[in-house]
Amino acid sequence: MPPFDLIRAAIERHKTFYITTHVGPDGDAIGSALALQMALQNAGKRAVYVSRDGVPHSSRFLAGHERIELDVPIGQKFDCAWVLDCDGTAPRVASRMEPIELARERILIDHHRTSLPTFDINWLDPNKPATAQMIYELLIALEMKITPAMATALMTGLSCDTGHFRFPNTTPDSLRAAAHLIELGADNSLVAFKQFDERSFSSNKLLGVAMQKSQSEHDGELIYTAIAVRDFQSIGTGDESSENIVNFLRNVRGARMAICMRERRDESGPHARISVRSEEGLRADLFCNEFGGGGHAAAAGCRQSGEFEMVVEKIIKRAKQWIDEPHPRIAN
Ligand SMILES: [Mn+2]
Repeated sequence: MPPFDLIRAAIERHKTFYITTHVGPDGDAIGSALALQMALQNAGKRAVYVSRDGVPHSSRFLAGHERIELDVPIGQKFDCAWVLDCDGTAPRVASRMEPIELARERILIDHHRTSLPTFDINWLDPNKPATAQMIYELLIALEMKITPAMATALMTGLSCDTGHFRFPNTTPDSLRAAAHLIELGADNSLVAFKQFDERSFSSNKLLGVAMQKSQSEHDGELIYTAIAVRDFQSIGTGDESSENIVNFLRNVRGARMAICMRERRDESGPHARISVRSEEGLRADLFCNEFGGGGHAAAAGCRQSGEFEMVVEKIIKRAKQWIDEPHPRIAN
């Protein structure tokens, strides 16, 4: 049973709330956090949502996104801290740890398989398709009003993590939640367009380069692309334009695993950002765990330091072995 009563008591007991999510937040992280923030504010509480990585374009249509903070003053204390759609560990959390550690009570709500119950109140359920599904169920259980703006935020979370209700994690419950959210005023078609179809002109051009450079390996079961800094420079864009490219690789007929690698050079030295999509049985999450990352069985990511050509070679060599190895099945 989800800890609804504990969460209800925490909301009643506390006045100030800190909310954050995972680094590089997606529509699920942002939609969940914005809906929760609005629910707490509508209940007369003070709630701050911090995301040091800002907000991607695909979520900038959501009401309240412009009030997401990059940080709070050093030493500022909150009664209660929430971490959503994230395991709550320092490398994964999109904020400094201090506001979380200083809080009198900490709540973790997540659907990632690798999360552990390390907070005061933990609601971890890897069978939920999205954290937004959990926030929706929480608001219903606590009889908190869901406004049209909150409904659109929650729909964004559901849409993001289910591929707008196309991925195998789409459940009857998520479709029922979606139907209810539309009744409550969610703008379903705007959400689908913003999350999956709209691209900037430069990200469209980058997609062209990435597809042109894509490689097929292992009898077409592995499709990958590697986007170098000079590719980004030739278009005059950055990594924010590489969103979703990996899904185009995954769509190739016969592909079982797709990898999109992007070269980055910044203060932390040369490294690569890596997105992986795979058949669920190929456990993209465990593949990325090997390289210090994580995610879901069919969609995961990681980061690797080092010169780009070396990283690409290392990742692809391992991926080719990975496709032929047995992997733990997902327990249900
Ligand atoms: Mn999620």
